Parts: sequence; structure tokens; C-alpha cells
Amino acid sequence: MTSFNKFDKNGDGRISCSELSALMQQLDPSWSGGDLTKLMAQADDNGDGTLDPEEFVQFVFSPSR
Ligand SMILES: [Ca+2]
Ligand SMILES: [Ca+2]
Repeated sequence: MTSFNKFDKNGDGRISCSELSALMQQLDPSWSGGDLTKLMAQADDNGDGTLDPEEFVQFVFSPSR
């Protein structure tokens, strides 16, 4: 099970762009690091530039990304 806290490296309760990058590598080892900004924009529902736990769960379990 993917846990939010595991990817929130600095413990601020949000997944930042760089934390998202680590997350993606975990989810998909073949992920090249491209389109990070696009992914973030896609996952960031409220547009604050970070993922809160709710957005994180939606992103991880969303079939399309
Ligand atoms: Ca964080
Ligand atoms: Ca957000």
C-alpha cells in the first residue's frame, strides 16, 4: 500500500514537485522524469502547486495519468 507519509519526505503534509518525482519512480521504475509539471498540474485539483493527502490518493488510484 502506498502511504502518503512515506512520500512526504519533509513532513509538511503536502507532496511537492520533487516528492512527486520520487513517488513516480516508486510507482513506475521505468518513468523517465519527464512531464513532472504536467503530472503535478493533473494531480493538483485545487491548483496550489502541491498535493494534499486527498489529491495524492486520487492521483495514485486514478486509472488515467
Ligand atoms: Ca512534503
Ligand atoms: Ca493541491
